[in-house]
Amino acid sequence: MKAFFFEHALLPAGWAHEVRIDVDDGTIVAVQPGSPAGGAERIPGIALAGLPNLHCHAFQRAIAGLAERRGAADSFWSWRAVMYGFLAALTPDDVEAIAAFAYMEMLERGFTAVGEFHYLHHDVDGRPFADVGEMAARIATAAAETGIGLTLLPSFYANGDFGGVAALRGQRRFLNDPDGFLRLLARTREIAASVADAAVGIAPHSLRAVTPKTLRAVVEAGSSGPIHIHVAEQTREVVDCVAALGQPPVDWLIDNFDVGPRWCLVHATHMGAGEISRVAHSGAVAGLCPLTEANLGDGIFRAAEFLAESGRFGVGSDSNIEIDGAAELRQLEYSQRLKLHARNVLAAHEGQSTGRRLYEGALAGGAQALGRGIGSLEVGRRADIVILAADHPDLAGRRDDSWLDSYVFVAGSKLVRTVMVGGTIVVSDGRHRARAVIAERYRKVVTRLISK
Ligand code: NGQ
Ligand code: ZN
Repeated sequence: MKAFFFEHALLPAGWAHEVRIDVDDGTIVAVQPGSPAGGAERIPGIALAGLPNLHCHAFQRAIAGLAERRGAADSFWSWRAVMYGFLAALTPDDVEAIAAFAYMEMLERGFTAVGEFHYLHHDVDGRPFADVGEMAARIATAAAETGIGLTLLPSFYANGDFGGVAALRGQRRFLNDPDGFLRLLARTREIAASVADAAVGIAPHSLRAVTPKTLRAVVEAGSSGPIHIHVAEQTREVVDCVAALGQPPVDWLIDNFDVGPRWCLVHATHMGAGEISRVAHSGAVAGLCPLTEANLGDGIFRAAEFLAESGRFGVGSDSNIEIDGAAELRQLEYSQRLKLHARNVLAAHEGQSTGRRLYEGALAGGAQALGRGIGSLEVGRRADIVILAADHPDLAGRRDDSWLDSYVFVAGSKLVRTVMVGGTIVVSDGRHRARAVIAERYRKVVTRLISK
């Protein structure tokens, strides 16, 4: 049993002060606002449930910034070629070192859980490792080393494009047939069982990487847990999907699968009005990655319309071009402002704080998409808590919701002072407890990989 005492905390019912939270085995067992500290450990600042990061490809952190020089015809697809060139040589040790660094940064910047959409399964020559779960195990080790909450989403990847076309050479490390994928999924479940409170879902990569038949096989096999899929991120994908399947991707998915609360539709950037409302009413989560979507030139998610229909959303750091929970929320709102020439677009009603609306929306949607009991400071949830520095000059004179507005729009992650996951403090004074070791190992690994 542990007990913590917070000066301020955002609870499901709203702001509370002098809050004692009791934790047993990582889970919140009591929340008492207006309570004396007693023997509880006092943690100064503003306590928030940690943000879930619902979409991540950890290894991509190592090439952040290396595809920002103009080429002949830059696009999402040319970026992907750079990314494939980098991943071709990665060893399990490399992946573990890079993932640990990315997860450590997440913890220092407001995220307490990650959904690893994991597709780098095989050895450099495309052959499975002796343990098909070798790479998944490295992700699990990196998560355990940093303390971040983990949802492992092994990706099913079989084809290079619509129509069942063969995969590219650069995709050979990703590939499985449905039977191979089921073996990987079973092994991933064993691996995840060794990490505190980890969850496992499935991630058919995209409609480009599967056929209707193999998609059905893996969705039926993944009988429980979240189902994540990249969808409608690029306009070319929408055009190709109409040509191959006769419908745009989101309509096709909803007509052919029981898309509901277990599903996370990653990006869902290019949807028609009908698709927006169908996703909203399905209860699925839109997995938005605003910084990556901006970096890759994907387009702008139609968030105002989606939220007006009570659509659920969460945020992900995807390519890890920048790891920062508050910055994802800010970019989400700013993209709407730039498009619609308006302000406070995503707040639901007059008087509502945009920061609070975005933060609470992403907590709920992120927790749902990651299939774990997180995202809220209440009994029965994990004690995953981010504590902001209330004495920072950017928060001077602010209180309650305006703390959140200033966190999201002004100060960002430099306010993050203390972070606990499952009741264990992993970040103090803004620094992860293993920063020196993890950062040095990362620096060595990336220097070697990039100078190759
Ligand atoms: C990925 N990333 O799997 O890492 C993809 C690129 C693809 C994003 N879609 C590869 N942002 O979609 O084919
Ligand atoms: Zn992705």
